[in-house]
Amino acid sequence: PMVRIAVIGAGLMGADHAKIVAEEMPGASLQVVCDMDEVRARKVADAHGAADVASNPEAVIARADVDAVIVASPDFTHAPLSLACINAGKKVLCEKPLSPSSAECLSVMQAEQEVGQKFVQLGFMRRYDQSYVEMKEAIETGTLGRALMMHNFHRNVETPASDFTGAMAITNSAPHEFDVVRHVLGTEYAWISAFQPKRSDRRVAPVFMVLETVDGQLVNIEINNNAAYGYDVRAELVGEQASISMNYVAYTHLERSLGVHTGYDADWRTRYFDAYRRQNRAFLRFVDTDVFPETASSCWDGYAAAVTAEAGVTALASGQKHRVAMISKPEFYA
Ligand code: ISE
Repeated sequence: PMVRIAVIGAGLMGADHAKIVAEEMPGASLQVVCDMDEVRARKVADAHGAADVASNPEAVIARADVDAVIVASPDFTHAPLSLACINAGKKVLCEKPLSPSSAECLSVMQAEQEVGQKFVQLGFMRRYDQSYVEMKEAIETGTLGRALMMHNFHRNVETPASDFTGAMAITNSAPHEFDVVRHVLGTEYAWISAFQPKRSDRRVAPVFMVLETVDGQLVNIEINNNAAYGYDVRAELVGEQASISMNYVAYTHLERSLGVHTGYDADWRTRYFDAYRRQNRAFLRFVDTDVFPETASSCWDGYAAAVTAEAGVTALASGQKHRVAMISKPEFYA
């Protein structure tokens, strides 16, 4: 039987997930598209042939004709809706972050542990991007020797909303790096510091962070939400024996007028096209088999990203290096 999926949130990411469910997840069907704005829900539902539309997410999660849920509504709704899915006994692929608050992440972890089963897969899709997969392999096969440092750049053309802040660069954008770097290195962070250069205008300036892992490795992350020229993510992992860098991803380059031109993606949906599809198919297997995908982010990983972000926000405000203080990992997430 088909796995009937509800997509909650019909914004940029909700629309993308609805499309992936409808066209590229064999074994899944798009049952409901839910959005506070029913007109917006209807548009996405019609574009991808959903069976129904709705505007109340809790009611959608409870429906008997919904087997699994994808949450792509605003950040502050992620944890409450994940909790509703756990209580309804339905698997959920929840967009990142699990919550901007680590305390709220703990309450979702608590709920999963009480039920004694994992229900929440987090949408940290970079774990499924082939460049990070190969970096992780380079460590695991011993090719790199001991990993020493990882350099990361994360640039967007411009901030999505005019009220985007430096703190949001840390709580909304940087969690991708926080998650994928600790996944690749297989460690946790101990300290974080954060700095911002001055811009000439009122736009959010880049945030530059330095993290130290508990194993004594260094990680730097530049988040530039107003890079102007394109969506550009780079990383280099430096080991004692070798170094591995992400390649620029492009199918063509154009040669004309005594020059070479290669285009940038406008945003993450194209750069991570394959990663989203791998991630969503892994979610479908999770729904089918009850086995949590080996590569995916769990609530524990969501908690780790949230604690790191909170420490980063404090570090940025104080100008001081700040401890990343996590609870010890519950056996349940081992
Ligand atoms: C956004 O929320 C994302 O998830 C994108 O992947 C990221 O590039 C962007 O900076 C974030 O704000």
